[in-house]
Amino acid sequence: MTRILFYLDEPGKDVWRPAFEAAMPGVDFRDYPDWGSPDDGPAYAFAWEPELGLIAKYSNIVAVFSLGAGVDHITRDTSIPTDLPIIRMSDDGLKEGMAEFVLMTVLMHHRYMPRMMTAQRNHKWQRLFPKRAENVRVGILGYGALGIACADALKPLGYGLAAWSRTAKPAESGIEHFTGPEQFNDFLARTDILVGLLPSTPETTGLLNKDTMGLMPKHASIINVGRGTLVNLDDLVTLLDSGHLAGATLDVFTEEPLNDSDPLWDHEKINITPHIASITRPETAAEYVANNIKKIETGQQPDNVLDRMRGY
Ligand code: NDP
Ligand code: OXD
Repeated sequence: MTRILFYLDEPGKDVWRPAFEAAMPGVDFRDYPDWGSPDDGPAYAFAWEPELGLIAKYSNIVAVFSLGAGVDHITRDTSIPTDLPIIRMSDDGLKEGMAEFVLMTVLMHHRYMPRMMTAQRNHKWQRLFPKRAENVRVGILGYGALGIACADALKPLGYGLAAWSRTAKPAESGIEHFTGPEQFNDFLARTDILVGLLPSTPETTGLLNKDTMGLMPKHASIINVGRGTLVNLDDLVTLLDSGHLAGATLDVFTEEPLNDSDPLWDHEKINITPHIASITRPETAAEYVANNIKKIETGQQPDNVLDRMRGY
């Protein structure tokens, strides 16, 4: 019988047990703190932000499934053995959710929706005239599972699309590819609406700062849905206040939840959402975990194992 040790410290988590029971009939699903003893036999952890030290204490864990695509909420715990596989979430539900959110926010920035909403609050009949989509250059930082899903959703609208990644991608119609630090500035210089979809690693931390965002065209916008570590927020505010950048949508922050007294909440050019660009959906995620466990138990390589050298 497969044993799942579940850790999620959020309301509404009761939806997970039935999803796992449907995807893995007979599963022994244990919600923390009911994890039993490390001597109970092999188990898989399925967790979001597990307590520090907890995973290492359960020496019967054979792999840790991240409830999210990012794994920084697990790797922050340095007591986890470095040879324990950590598996990133990459199910269809997560891709669909991110594509919806990015499509919505790109359209909002393209169609000046934040300014329209401010005008409404001020009873102002303010007519603004957006460019045709083909004249708006959208750039996606990170062309992995989620970046690709977002590009696929944006393509039919006709935007000038580009993506930046660490390794080169094969040529593809409808999207221009940029690779590595040497092509980063060119990517920024051609991007009117930037979508941040990078994992948090030492290489991606602080990539968007005064100097780099300053290379973007005047009135460019930033949408950050990857990790908060990507953007230097003081620099972002400076560039918004100077009028160089037009607006920003921020879904992720270095400290979450964002402190309720943080001045970012009231910045008229910033839209804030609480890390909900895409949420992991129980049905598709439980299926994804079940398929990956099947692979492990039949001696195959599971999908999306964290590469600790790359950091994602
Ligand atoms: P993937 O691992 O599939 O893709 C990551 C992409 O980032 C790849 O294209 C990779 O390049 C690129 N990348 C990584 N490091 C660098 C670097 N140093 N320079 C250039 N490119 C780099 O991840 P996902 O698409 O599944 O998820 C991306 C991130 O989105 C997650 O790590 C998570 O932080 C965030 N996320 C946020 C959510 C939210 O609700 N806000 C929900 C889910 C995820 P290459 O292709 O060459 O490997
Ligand atoms: C994440 C997620 O990694 O929610 O942020 O999947």
